[in-house]
Amino acid sequence: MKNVLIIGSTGQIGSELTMKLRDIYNGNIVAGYIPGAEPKGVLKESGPSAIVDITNAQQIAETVSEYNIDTIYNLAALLSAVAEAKPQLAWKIGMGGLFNVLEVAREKKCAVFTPSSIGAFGDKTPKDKTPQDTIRDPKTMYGVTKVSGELLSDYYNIRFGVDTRSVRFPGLISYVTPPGGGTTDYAVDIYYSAVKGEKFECPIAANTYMDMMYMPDALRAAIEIMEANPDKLVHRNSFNIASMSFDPEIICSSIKKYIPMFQMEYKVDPLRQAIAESWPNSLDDTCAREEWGWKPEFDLDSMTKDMIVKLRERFN
Ligand code: AKB
Repeated sequence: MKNVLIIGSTGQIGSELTMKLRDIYNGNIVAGYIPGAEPKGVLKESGPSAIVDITNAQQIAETVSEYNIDTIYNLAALLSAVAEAKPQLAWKIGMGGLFNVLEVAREKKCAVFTPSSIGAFGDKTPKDKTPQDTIRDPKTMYGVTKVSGELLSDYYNIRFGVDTRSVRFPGLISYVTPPGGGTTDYAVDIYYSAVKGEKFECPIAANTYMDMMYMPDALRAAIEIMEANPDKLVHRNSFNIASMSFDPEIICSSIKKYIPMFQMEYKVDPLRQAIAESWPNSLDDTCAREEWGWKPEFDLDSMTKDMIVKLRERFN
């Protein structure tokens, strides 16, 4: 029996993670949301929901008490490109919000999952097979909140014994809820264009490699890290995880295997391109594999096949 609060339950990760947690666990799996982003359809009907604004510590504490929550998934964040446009808000949500969550977790003895990102790395980080423990020198507000969040989460673990855990997510690709305002979003948008028979305008330049992951693997990672035996964890905040790395040409070729007429042209967005160039090409996820058995199931071609089948079911 597990009682879980998902803060940001209607976002790209939350909408799918909430449903998966409800499939797995018997207890209260509470969909936390902010007004204007209410749960709908099956997400609304399949379990309890509550208004939980991460910037409101009292709302978090009341929901944790009401549902006897033992685990909090803290998924509220602005993605990288939006965070550059609204750095103050990104800090307020990313750091102020995390502080609220950690304080409630300390008082009420909850475990906490807060995703980090490949955005935690920067220009001085080794680009290829980026090690688990290395330089974290992001130059974006998104990255600054991710590194600070990793440090603060480890602090709460060491100082107060709060069970904080995290993974550094790559770009996440899903056919369910689209991302909004990320640098890796092109790798989702490209599938929508391909299935709709549209030419895709790619905002990221050829030869720009980033780590990506199919959502089913990302959801498994978020659940498995929280279920891992704590005695085996040398690291906590945050683990490199990886499954595939590609540039726009490679994902375009993968789509063309299934949709030969698909066309792509480049219309590079300077902001997203600069962010992408500051991030690693690929991560080394050896520590996650060794400490809690992480193993991805999807590679680029199996993801492409599934994305196209699922999006065709929706659009055709
Ligand atoms: C983004 O592009 O901002 C995110 C991320 C890699 O953290 N998808």
